[in-house]
Amino acid sequence: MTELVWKTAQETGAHVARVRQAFTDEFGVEPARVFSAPGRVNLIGEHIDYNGGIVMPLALPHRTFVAISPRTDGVLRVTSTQDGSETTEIAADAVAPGAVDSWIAYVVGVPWAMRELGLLGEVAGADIAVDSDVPLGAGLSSSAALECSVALAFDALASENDSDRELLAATDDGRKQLATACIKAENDIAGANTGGMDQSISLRASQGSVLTIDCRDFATTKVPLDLAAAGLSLLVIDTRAPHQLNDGQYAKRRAGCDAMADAFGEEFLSSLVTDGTEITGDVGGAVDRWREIVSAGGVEVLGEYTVETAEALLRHVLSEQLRVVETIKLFEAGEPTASTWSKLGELLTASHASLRDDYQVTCPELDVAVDVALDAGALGARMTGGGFGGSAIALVRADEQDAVAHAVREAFASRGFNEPHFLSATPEESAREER
Ligand code: GAF
Repeated sequence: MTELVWKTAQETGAHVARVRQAFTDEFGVEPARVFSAPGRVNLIGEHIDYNGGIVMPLALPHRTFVAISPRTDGVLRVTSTQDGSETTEIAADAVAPGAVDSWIAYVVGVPWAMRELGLLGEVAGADIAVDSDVPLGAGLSSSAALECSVALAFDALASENDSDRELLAATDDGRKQLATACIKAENDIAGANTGGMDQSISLRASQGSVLTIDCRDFATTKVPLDLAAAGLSLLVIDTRAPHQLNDGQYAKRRAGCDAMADAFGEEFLSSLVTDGTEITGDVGGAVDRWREIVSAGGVEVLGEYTVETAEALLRHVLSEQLRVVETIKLFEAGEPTASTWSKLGELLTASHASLRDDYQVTCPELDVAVDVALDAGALGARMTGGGFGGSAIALVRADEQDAVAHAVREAFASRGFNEPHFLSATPEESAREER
């Protein structure tokens, strides 16, 4: 049988040594400090962060590392171990919306946003080397991992220079502020109008737990997740189908949702069915209200959606929010049992169907990965992240993980898809300094 390609996270010490070496090779001196931040998978709650919903991500063992030394001339120099990447140099005060058009926007946008939000004084400049084992373009949040490791680095350098400045990374509230800066960097400098789940989990994750994040105010709670104890595993299938969030499809859906929320007179669509974890309405009732608003002539502009096609967006957002609340209640009910896991599996699979049929953000590779994983015995499976490519997750019995992966690999080969890569997700730590 052909070998599967597993993308296992590197051991931390080796990874720190690698990024330090990359820094020294490029800049000729040892870096002052090293920071890292994780990628993520989202267990459930997809495309609802920007609708004020609750999401349930976990941080991956795979991390992005940055080695950094301060400069005093206001210049940012950035290098990466990625093949073909060249060192880029930019004056910190030249960073502005629309001014940076490569991946370094995710680096240099962060001190810019921290300064805009009053979290940093002047950006004195820095040399930065980046090395990551978060698979790129896999929908596993490599961009947020990069932003968050950079945010921690600038936070630390600022506090080193000013003994009165509190280290934001030292508290969860401070980390929430850093996450806000990373979101701003991604929205304003990298030009991706994403919702904030990825930065929040990368900076605020807790080892051994999924984090519920109420995206109305980014309040979090930890939900312990010990799949190994239940003989289970969360298999991540990186479909390696082309994936991009800033190609307009994501923005189109977000604009449609925002326009609908306006028409309802709500800040967030999620408020139509829930107030936090309290259920206050149902999907059918909200759809009826929508039709009333439409027939009363209350809607003119819905981005690229018509009043009819927008109904499918509404169905996904609201049903997904209700699935998340059900998931939270499953875990609140006490020690998980076999029935907890099979219900969780059903919720994951229902989430995928909604993302495929109503929100329309899947692709053939994601649908095949999910269908084949289910046929091969997974308890549930769904795409994770933004979609249009990227990764799927499958909740599997640990001793069946390889068989499920082989089934997916073979199905991909027979359809001429790219060879999928696999990882196993366990909930790991948030962004941190490496010593
Ligand atoms: C991407 C975005 F960055 C997140 O904010 C979120 O909207 C996700 O897609 C979909 O749930 O990861």
